[in-house]
Amino acid sequence: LEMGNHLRQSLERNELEIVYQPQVDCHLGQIVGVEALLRWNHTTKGYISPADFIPLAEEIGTIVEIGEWVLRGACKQMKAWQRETATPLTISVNLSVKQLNDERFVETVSRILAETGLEAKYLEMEITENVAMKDEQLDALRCLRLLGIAISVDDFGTHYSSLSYLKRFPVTKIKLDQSFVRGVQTDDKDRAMIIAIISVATSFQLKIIAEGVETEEQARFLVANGCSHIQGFYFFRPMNAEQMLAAMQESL
Ligand code: G
Ligand code: G
Ligand code: NA
Repeated sequence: LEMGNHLRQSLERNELEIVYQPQVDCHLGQIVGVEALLRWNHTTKGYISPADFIPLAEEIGTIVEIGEWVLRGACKQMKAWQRETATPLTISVNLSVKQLNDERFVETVSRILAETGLEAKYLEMEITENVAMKDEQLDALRCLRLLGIAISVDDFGTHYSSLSYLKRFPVTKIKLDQSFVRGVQTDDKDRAMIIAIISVATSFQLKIIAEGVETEEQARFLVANGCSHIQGFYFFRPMNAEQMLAAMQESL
């Protein structure tokens, strides 16, 4: 309860921060995108992971306000980077399914794009598989697609029946979950799973990116099997905006 009250005040107290993790195209040898990751710098508890406070934010409804704050901040930041670097990158922002329940959501997103001047084609939204998604939520995702925003399925392969998900949902990209990547050197089943998921992406004409890549062996295996877009500590850890600009300027 106390945590919930504190979370409600986190925005006005300036306790929320966004860090950025580069996404690399191994064929180009360049950064091609950036994921925005939320951090809560709690006054007494220190940094708290979104994995630990997003469920609470969803429960108490603050997720709508927090989600809007992250989206605006990330779009504004990407527009600023685009002014400073010649090659435009994409920005991925995580979305809670609960944000799609807000009937003004699509309108809010378009307003943020207009306000920040970021073109929709440079924005991607990441959403975790959820079979229980309602028709209205699917409609909201379709509207985002119509605006020109890309939709990526996060943690692909770890939740519900992924294939029927792809048939129903207006997605453009799959994010290969880090649990499979972790097993590249040790687990035949994880390797088989990765190959199967890459094949699914190809069949459905979807883009694919692997997350949680920590070693050269993992990166080599992914690239050799057709997944050249990679996000993970092997290349870059999440970093602040200033460090991100330096990484971009070095990469492009
Ligand atoms: O960065 P970290 O590994 O701590 O993130 C943990 C989880 O929190 C990840 O699954 C990530 O997708 C999710 N997450 C990070 N930032 C946001 C955000 O702004 N909104 C939502 N809904 N989830 C986020
Ligand atoms: O599921 P999602 O893509 O949102 O997860 C992103 C989270 O994964 C971030 O919190 C980020 O800090 C974390 N992450 C990113 N790269 C790596 C990695 O190489 N190894 C591990 N263990 N975590 C990573
Ligand atoms: Na994500």
